[in-house]
Amino acid sequence: MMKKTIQKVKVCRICGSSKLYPFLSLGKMPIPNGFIQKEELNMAERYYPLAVCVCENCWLVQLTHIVSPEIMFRNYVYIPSTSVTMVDHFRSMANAIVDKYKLNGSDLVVDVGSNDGTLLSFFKGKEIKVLGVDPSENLSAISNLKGIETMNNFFGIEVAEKIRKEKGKAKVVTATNVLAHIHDLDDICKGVNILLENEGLFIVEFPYFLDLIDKNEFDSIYHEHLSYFSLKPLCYLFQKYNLHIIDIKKVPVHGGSLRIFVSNVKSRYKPSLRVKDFLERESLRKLNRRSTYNEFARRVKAIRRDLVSLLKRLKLQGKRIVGYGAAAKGNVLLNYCKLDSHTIEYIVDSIPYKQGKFTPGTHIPIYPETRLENDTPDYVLLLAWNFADEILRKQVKYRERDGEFIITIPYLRIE
Ligand code: JHZ
Repeated sequence: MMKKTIQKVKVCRICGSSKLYPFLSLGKMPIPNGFIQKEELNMAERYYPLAVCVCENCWLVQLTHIVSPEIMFRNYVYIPSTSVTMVDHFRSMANAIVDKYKLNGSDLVVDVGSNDGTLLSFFKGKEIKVLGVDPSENLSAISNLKGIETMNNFFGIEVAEKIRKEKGKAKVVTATNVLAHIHDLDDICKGVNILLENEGLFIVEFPYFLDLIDKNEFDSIYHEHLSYFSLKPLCYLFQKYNLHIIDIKKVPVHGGSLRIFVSNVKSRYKPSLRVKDFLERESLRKLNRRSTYNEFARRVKAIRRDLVSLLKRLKLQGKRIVGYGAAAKGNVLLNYCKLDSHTIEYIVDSIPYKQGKFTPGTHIPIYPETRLENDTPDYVLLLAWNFADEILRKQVKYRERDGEFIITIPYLRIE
């Protein structure tokens, strides 16, 4: 475990190369889920550098500095289950896995970074044995209360050994939106090898880097996300541990994600042709050229310039603007564009933990979504752009009152 609160990355976490090419800095900002209480508004916040580089050996995109996970994950405010889209997503993911791999009551599914147990609840609903592992004290407690047994810890070799001893081997280990948060990926792979049955599957979901650059999703870059995965570096990682990707499914959540199915090379599973197709697509996209990354960085700066000038113009016209969704990514956008409560009056958000608090760095107050029922600001800046469909559907009344949404990603527009 890291001792210092921040560390500069000197070598690639997958291949160990020191050929790290920095291509975009979003400046210094507080951690994006570091919401603050009213009493803390006058206290100094800790600012950490937020910048990305790419390894010119295995082409893993990664942060240049990492903040200690103890600071970011012990008390965690992100709960996907407040979104209908995410609950539906996890339900269909669990159903698809149970059907495809014919899981039954004697099989164990372990979820790494299990949050409040939503994904596992759908396996449990089918009488399959489940166990969650999550470092967040508050979320593990919620999950245990719901009857989803959860170990409050970071997953790795030690935890895997403990689970194997107490519960036996797992048929499936899932990890959704968590691999990017982990520095020691070797420890994860070794843990997976200890825990998985010979014919078991490691099923991982992560926002896909190709979507990130193609759709300008730069605000998904933040301190929690240490890595931005494409397939090539992941193949490199897995082959070190006799693991390989046997199948891939593109899933629409979080701006475009991949679900990959990983097994031991000695298992009966063989890689599908889709794996080759995805790798070919990545090489056509020239992910192994500096120019690809430099162009992305130029587009990010242009989005900031255009958004800031639009909001300035609207404010000069006396328009009222609020925000929707105090997402971690929203806090990146607000801090990068230096938008505080002079520009964005308040933000509405569905997560109770965030309501009544203020955004890190920019100190914008957060209210429940119901606030928009009695108020009609001229514009709502959609900070949780990945839920555009769900939120615009929900806010049909605000739009009927002539309210408009400003959406930044993949390109700046008003709807
Ligand atoms: P949302 C999370 O990032 C966290 P964030 C994490 N670090 C990760 O890896 C990525 O996802 C992939 C609110 N909301 O999910 C709830 C409404 O108010 O984009 C959330 O605060 N009304 C693990 O934090 C925020 O928006 C709604 O109807 O960027 C969305 O945050 C809906 C649907 C959401 O995650």
